[in-house]
Amino acid sequence: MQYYTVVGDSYEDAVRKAREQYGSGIRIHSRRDYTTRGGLFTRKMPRCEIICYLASGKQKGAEGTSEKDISEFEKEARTPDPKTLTRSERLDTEIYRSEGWAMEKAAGMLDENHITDPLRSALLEGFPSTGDAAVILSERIIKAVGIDYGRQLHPHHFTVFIGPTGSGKTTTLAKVAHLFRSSGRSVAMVSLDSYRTGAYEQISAFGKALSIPVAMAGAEDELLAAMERFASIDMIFIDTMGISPRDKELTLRLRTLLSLLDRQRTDYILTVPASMKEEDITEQYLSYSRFSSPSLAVTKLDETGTLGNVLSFAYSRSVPILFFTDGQKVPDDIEKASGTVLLEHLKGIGLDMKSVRKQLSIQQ
Ligand SMILES: Nc1nc2c(ncn2[C@@H]2O[C@H](COP(=O)(O)OP(=O)(O)OP(=O)(O)O)[C@@H](O)[C@H]2O)c(=O)[nH]1
Ligand SMILES: [Mg+2]
Repeated sequence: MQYYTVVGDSYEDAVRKAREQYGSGIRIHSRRDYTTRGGLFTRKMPRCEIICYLASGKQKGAEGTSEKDISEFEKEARTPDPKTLTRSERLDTEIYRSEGWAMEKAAGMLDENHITDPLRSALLEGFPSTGDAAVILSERIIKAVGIDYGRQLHPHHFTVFIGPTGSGKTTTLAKVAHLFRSSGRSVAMVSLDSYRTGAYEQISAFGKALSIPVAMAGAEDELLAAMERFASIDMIFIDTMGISPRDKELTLRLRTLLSLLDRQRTDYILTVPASMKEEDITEQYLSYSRFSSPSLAVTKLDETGTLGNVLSFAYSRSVPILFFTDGQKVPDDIEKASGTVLLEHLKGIGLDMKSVRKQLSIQQ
């Protein structure tokens, strides 16, 4: 049996088109309602796609249309019943339904997660027409988005936190320092933020709560003194002030201070809230890219449902992800980035590990 797909603005429109094209012998197998994506100058539009077939012996022009027929079609479409088909018809239908749908489903998942080009196109390129869309997509996402396992295992002596104001630099720094100390390294924290009121008090409070030594370094001589003081410590975490990419003077001051660090022994971590727009992340990244090639700490995952902006940015600039944070609690609300954690934060794609974990903790 031959199946046809017809798309209309509404169900009635699709049925009308199908009847015009294939005649009144058409039978509706199933329907799917959706909206078009919309774009810069176009609105989202409702669409209805019907899959239909020709009832045997009823060719175009064989009979006229009647209101009774239309209502019969509608009834069928609302309650498609594969049981009424013969075995071979059912088989045809199943093949038809799986073919070409995987890619469409995958595209829907990417849109739901706000994943944009060029990552979107890369993930959909040559997408198989059959198979489990979520599984195929998971594998492709993990391959496309870089995770910085190297830095997780072998971090450098200095780790500098950079990023927009309020993005979570200081909080994440304290969490990361604690994480590395738990793996047996000695750690210290140095703040270069002599601008924001209360900045030193904030990092000192974290230092006190976590028993990590802290130094303040607003000028070059103070930074040199701190480096000398902590020379025998494995990892020194350096906090910076949030700067606007347009504040050239502050950027220059920060660069001057950071130029004292040995480049070969320094990692940079750009903290970006998961909800931040891709253009804004790119602007921040570019303002620091002259003197650093950072990895990402994606913060405030608990405040947003989508990770697409950050992933689209990470892919287009080849910036690997190092950490995810999902809450204000120091030092607990942090996870090292991994494929599983990444998928966990994507809607409808990954394993629902969060609810599995929740269930396990309830049972314990
Ligand atoms: N919900 C949530 N809040 C967070 C997270 N990380 C940090 N915050 C909060 O975000 C606010 C700003 O965090 P900070 O660590 O001070 O950010 P910052 O980038 O150092 O800010 P400046 O130094 O002012 O540029 C604080 O209230 C934090 O508790 C997170 O993962 N989730
Ligand atoms: Mg800060």
